[in-house]
Amino acid sequence: MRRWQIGAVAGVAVVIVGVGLGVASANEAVPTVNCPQVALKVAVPAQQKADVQRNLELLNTQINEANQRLRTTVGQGGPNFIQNAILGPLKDKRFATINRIETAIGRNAAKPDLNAEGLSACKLNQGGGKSPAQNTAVPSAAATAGSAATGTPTVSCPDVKVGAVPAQQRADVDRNLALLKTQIAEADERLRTTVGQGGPNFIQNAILGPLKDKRFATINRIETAIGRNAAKPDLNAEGLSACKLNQGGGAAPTAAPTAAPTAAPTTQAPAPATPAAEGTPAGSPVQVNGQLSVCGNNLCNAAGKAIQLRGMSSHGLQFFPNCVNAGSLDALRNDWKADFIRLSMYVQEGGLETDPTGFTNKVNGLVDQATKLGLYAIVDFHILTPGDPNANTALAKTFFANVTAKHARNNNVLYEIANEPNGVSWDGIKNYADQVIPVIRKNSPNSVVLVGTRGFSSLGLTDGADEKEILADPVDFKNVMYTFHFYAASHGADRRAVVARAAKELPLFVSEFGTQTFTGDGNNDFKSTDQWLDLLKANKISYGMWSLSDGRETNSAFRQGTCAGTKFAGTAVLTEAGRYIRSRILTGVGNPN
Ligand code: IDC
Repeated sequence: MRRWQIGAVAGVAVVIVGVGLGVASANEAVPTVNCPQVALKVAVPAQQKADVQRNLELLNTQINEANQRLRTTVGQGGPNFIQNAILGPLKDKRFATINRIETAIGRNAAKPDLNAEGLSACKLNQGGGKSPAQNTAVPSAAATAGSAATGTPTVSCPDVKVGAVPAQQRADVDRNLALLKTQIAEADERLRTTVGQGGPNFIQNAILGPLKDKRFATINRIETAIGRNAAKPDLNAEGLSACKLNQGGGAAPTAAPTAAPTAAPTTQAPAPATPAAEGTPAGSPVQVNGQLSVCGNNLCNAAGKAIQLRGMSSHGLQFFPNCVNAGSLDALRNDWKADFIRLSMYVQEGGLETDPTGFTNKVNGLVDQATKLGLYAIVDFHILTPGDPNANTALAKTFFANVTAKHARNNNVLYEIANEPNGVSWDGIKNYADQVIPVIRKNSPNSVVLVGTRGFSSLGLTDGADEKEILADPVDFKNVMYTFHFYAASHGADRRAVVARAAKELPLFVSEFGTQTFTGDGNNDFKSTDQWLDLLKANKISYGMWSLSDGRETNSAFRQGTCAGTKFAGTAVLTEAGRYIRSRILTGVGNPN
């Protein structure tokens, strides 16, 4: 079980410490912390390097912060002050960080055991002195395989220069520019991990050739994207797709800027609204149902009929950036016959807070793609850690102001303002909702808004509360639904009973559920999932499954490697969980085979 979940369920202890009064006298040595090295003796997959790097650096930040606290609290507290107020919290933070490193690597390779338990505790250098720093070098696959990294060739690709990009196409173009970089990183990684493999033409046939094809397609997609709203440019795909080898190795030149060169929408002036989709595909969920609203305790279509929407949640858009695209959404709509995609935009963990413009553009672009297909889109402000949404109110206001401005004329967007509040009271959640919903309503007065509930969207159950606290003090806006999340292998009959009861009094929306435990991993429990989905069907409660991704965890609907390709339809690309949910949506009966 992961630490963040234990902490969250049990309630995270907050250590409040006063500002240090004592200042060390010049000759009195202030102790410093002495933490063991976290040694990465495993290959870090290229896709996870940035994440692992960030967490390694965080270990040093934590050490520096602890030293700072040691300096500013000299003489404070009782005999156990340092242990309780500094070393203890440091241990917890390190434990969580080391766990995150394991999880990141585990997304694309075997999950390593880095000994988080053994390496999280730090000692004191009683006499002061320099703390040993954490080594932040991320070992490459070749280095860990024991082969000398020097001399491994790298690819050298020509720059792709893009001129003006129409605002509507920015997200798409940015995504493809970033993809050019990913392709280079992946080719370099393959060069490292295949040293000595194959015959004389191996590198050409197995690495440079496929890279050329991918670049060609990507550059073409950029031309096509720009051509949707402006004159189609000729970027010289043929000339720029082939790459050479830096025989002696060395850093590959960066292929392209990752951001399209036009001004990104600023937080002050939201992008102009995209015109409402004309020609929503006939028979599509949006064409059939139109603008949704909440009627009584149900979701209703434009004709006032209570309906149930069935769909999928993405995984973190930052974790699986290639899994939600025109191809996968087309499969979702036309092959699975699903009704919606939930766009899980994490706020922390490498999400929105690290690049507000980039993630806002990304979400806007994906909403546009869903719109073209006639799918509903749920814009999920995926807070998780910290669990109190009030910690992110300012970011939320800016984000929703932008996204609603861009899609003010759409009839297919639902806004989920807080994924899974935790460690916060219903009062706290309501306070946040009262500030964010008016921002949404300003541009998008009729959209349905989903409000996360206490205890990881458990209607409070995880915290020992239940739906009654919401009934006693509901959110005072129209067209609001409350979210409930379940993970079928963790949550069973007792929670189903509460949902059955609450559904009679509150409009509920299951914006996320899993067929496994709440870790998102482990064995699927399809029997329990059947019972849950039958209950939701009986009560016309909409649902979306976690997750449209191709990672190692059992929640991934696509098999590993699928998102790097272009084929998303059919069952061959699906995992057990993927086949189950596709079948359930398509036929009404889940089937993992
Ligand atoms: C999990 C992901 C996992 C990731 C973790 C933290 O599957 O790869 O490391 O989040 O970011 C939720 C959350 C959802 C969780 C999911 C499974 O909304 O973010 O995803 N889950 O643990 N609530 C209950 C379960």
